[in-house]
Order: sequence, then C-alpha cells, then structure tokens
Amino acid sequence: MATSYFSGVPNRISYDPKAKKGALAFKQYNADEVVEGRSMRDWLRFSVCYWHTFRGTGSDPFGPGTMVRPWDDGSDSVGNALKRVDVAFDFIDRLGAPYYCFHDRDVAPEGATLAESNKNFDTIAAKLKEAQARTGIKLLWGTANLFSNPRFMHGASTSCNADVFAYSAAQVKKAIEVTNELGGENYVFWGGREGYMNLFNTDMKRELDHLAKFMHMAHEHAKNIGFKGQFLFEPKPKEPTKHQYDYDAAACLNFVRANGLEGIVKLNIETNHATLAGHTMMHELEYSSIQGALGSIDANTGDLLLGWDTDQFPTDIYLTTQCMLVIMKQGGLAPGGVNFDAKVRRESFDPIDLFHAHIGGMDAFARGLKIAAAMRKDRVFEEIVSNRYRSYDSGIGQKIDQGKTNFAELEAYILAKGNPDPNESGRQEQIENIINEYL
Ligand code: XUL
Ligand code: CO
Repeated sequence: MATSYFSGVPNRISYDPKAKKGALAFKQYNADEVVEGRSMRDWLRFSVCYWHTFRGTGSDPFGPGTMVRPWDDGSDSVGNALKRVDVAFDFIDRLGAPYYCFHDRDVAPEGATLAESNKNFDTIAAKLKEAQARTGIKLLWGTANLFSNPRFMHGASTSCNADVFAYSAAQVKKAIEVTNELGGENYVFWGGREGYMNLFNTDMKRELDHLAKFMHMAHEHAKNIGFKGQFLFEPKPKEPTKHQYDYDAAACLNFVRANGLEGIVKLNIETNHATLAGHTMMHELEYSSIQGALGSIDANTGDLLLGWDTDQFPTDIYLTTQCMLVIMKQGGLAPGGVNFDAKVRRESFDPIDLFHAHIGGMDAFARGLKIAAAMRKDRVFEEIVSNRYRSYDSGIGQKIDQGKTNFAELEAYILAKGNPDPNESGRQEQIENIINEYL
C-alpha cells in the first residue's frame, strides 16, 4: 500500500505504562504478559468490527453522518470497498488486535441481484484473504446482514414472505462459505428483524418454526462444506422490533433446546443487549456459562440515561472485571473472543478517535483480566460462595444435592428438628467493599 492514512500513528501501538496521559499507548494491555498461565492476547482474543469501525457514519435518528474518513469516497463501488480493506488492515495491524469480524454487506457492496452481490463479495473476500495472510490478522466471525435491505421489513427467516426466507437462506449460505474460506472461527446469527411489532398480525408459532428450520439447514450446509467454526446466537430483546425472538440468553437457550440445536449453537453475549433486556452483562454471561453455552462476547456498553443500543466502547473497570471473572471461571472464550461491537460517538469524528476508542476498550479489559486474576488468586469469591452453601456438603443437604431424599423424609427431618438452623448474613456490603479493595 502506498501512503498510510494513519501515518501519525505508531506502526504498532506499544505497551508503555509510562507514556504520557492520553497517549496512543497501552497502559494495561501487554499482549505477551502471562496471566494464570496464558498470555493476555490468548485470554482476550480482541476483535475489531468492520461495521462500526469502517462503515459507521455517525448518523443518528436526528441527523446525518459526521465521520471524517479521507480514504472513503462515500460511494458503494467495489473500488471503494477494496480500498477500505487496505485501510482496515492498516488500522487493525497498528492496533495489534489479532481478529476482526464483518457482515457480508459491510465489506462488499450489495448488487442489484443476489448473483451480483455474491460476485462483489467474492472480489472483496479475495482481497481480505490476501490481507489476512500478509498481516496475520484472523477472522473471529462472519455474519450476514439480514436487516438493512427493505426486503427484510418483516424479518428474514421469520418473514411472512417465503421468498424472503429463501433469499435469506441463500445469503447465509454464501456468508458461511466465505467465512469458511477465510478461516473464520465462528459464525454469528444476530436476529436482525426476527421478532414482531404486532401480535395480531403474527403467527408466532409458525415464525419460530421457520427460524428452527432455517438453523437446521444452516447447520446441514456448514457440515457439507466442512465449516468447523462455532455457530452463535446473539441475544437482543428489542430494537429494531419491539420484541426480538432472541430476547436474552434464557430465551435463546430455550429455543435451542426446544428445537434440537443443543451442541450446535452457543451464544455471543453483548453488554448493551443484556442491559436492554433488564439484565446485567454478568448475569447473561453467568447464565450462559453455567450451561456450557457462553461462546463469545460483543464488548460494549450502553449509556445509563439513553434508552437505546448506543454501543459505546467499554471503559468501566467494574464491568470488565465482572466479565473476566465469568470468562476465566469457564477457562476462556476460545474459539470465541472479545469483539468490540462498539462505535465512536458522532462528535468523535476524527480517524484518530478510532485508535483512542479501541485502546481504551483493550486496556479496560486487560485491567479487568488482571483484577479478576488477583481475586481468583486470593479465592475471595470461591470461599464466600462455598461457605454460603456448606449446609449442602453433609447431612440432609448432601442428600438433597445427591437426589437421595424425598418429601416424606424431608418432612420427618424438619418435624424432628422443629425449626431450620438460623440464617446467616449475606454480607453484601462487605463483599462490595472487598471488590473495591481490588480495583
Ligand atoms: C446489533 C448487533 C449486531 C450484531 C451482528 O445490535 O449487535 O451488530 O453484533 O449482526
Ligand atoms: Co453485536
């Protein structure tokens, strides 16, 4: 590539805790530093997302785009998309993130027909493949955009229009094939417009059955082409529809079990989606993880006062510590990773803001990783939790845990005893103080 659009930025952002405040340097993320026997690079598996970082315009419902992107001529041409690949890999390489991910339509322009779109996608995929080989940057996951084009107004695989179902299948078929060709380690299904606006015009059962059929066909195709990546659902409760079928981890896992998709689909949990569902990120992570279904995360955060999916970069150490506690407890995320499904705000329109944003997110997660490791070393929560449940370690509690008792025996036990042993304090305030001692 001739000249870089980031010539003022170091060739590789370095770990330099002594660099001046706000410098383009990591203060926490030291890729090779080993934490609990694994490098930070391998624990965190950071990924840059193409749609926000290279296609985000800064538009919102009240105004058009604000981003200044001197490499982009604003057109939907293949030439512009090819040039964007060079800029994207220059950016990701300087940042030192090992992964990226995309929707089909972020990287390549949609054509007048599916055949034309596929041709454009192939042209760009060839360039992506070459850029991956040159830089060593890998594809964390691919996905298909089944929500922007007006044809998806009623949904994709849950559309009332069977032709739209067929179109969606064809588009996903191609997106899985390209993901496979690029060595993608996962393939994500975010529901887009799979949900409803009005139950009076909706056959919910039929729509959900169609979604299940779609997923089985996707699995079948992945097997046929030898795609080894992990399938992931990305739960989100609302926006754009008022009720998305993949509402939260619980709704997704119920769908998975109800439709024989166990072992086929895990979850990609996103912070701002968790909070839109009225959950914390830690809740969604823990709920998925205890069922062996936490596959990957979309790392971002919402705004406490704005009610929509603002997709801001995560900077809150409390949040990243909670994420890392759950992720470390399950031994990591691989083949998933930490994908920044996050965008710079529309007032931050300079290219350099993209670096500050990602450096901040990576440092926040690296700090969360180190804090979580320190807590784990001291076994703070393990001891608090195991002590709290110790009544199940012997006697009647052990019998309950082992499934070796019944209502009659439990009745006899408590009648003989008179009253349960007294409860103990949950010590929540003390626990919160302990957490602050580590931050
Ligand atoms: C939408 C969202 C998507 C998915 C990929 O809220 O998070 O960008 O991550 O389709
Ligand atoms: Co997402």
